[in-house]
Amino acid sequence: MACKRGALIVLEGVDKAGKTTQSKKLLQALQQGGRAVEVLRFPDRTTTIGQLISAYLEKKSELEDHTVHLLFSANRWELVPLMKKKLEQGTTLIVDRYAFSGAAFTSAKPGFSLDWCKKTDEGLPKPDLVMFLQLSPAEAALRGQFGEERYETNVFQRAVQQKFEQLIKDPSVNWQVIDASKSVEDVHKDIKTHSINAINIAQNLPLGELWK
Ligand code: Z5A
Repeated sequence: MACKRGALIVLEGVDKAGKTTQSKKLLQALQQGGRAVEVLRFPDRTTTIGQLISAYLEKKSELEDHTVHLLFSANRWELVPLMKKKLEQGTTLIVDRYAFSGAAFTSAKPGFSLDWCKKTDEGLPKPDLVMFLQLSPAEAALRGQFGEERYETNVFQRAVQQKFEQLIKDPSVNWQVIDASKSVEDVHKDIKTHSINAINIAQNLPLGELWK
């Protein structure tokens, strides 16, 4: 490797946990520190596959549940060559939702096992750090009403939270649970500290493969 690689940093959490707010703040802070860094978010609604997903989330189309799971997964795989290139070039990637959302959201539907849901993302670039922004349903409710999109209901979000709790127990992934009920600035401080640590460690390690 010609230069030290960038780190793959993922933010996960239930609706309104602050993933997007914190991704932007982390981007700014790392850029100000002189690091090469970019933000990605999944689903990436700009691609052809992402547009199918977006129409489904906006309830403009109906898709069979296995099919939409595979589309979410394909939407990550289509970005893998770009992600690998950026990481190899030394750019750190901050990713707003990743395979863990894929597994948690589909397995919260009736008839889906977590194992089946993880299979389609097996072998993706493995994050060096996954921060789970922990927020109770009561605290999330204080941040306003749910939107109009599919999945944005209390009952479904509780089921998703339980699936995330199962995923977090996996010691093969570097999980850090972040108390997302704190102020934006305090959450940012925690996230920045974990991220800088992960960047320093990742630069001397090869990129792993998720769930393999
Ligand atoms: N999905 C899936 O099913 N399968 C998959 O594989 C993937 C995703 C990748 C995509 O939604 C949907 O697709 C999502 C999962 C599913 N469905 N749901 N639910 P999206 O990515 O387009 O949107 P989102 O991820 O759901 O965004 P979000 O959860 O609504 O928001 P967030 O990014 O976590 O939070 P935020 O936008 O940063 O903040 C929300 C509000 O809280 C906002 O008003 C902030 O100003 C406020 N906020 C943020 N932090 C704080 C603190 N610390 N204190 C007080 N207020 C705060």
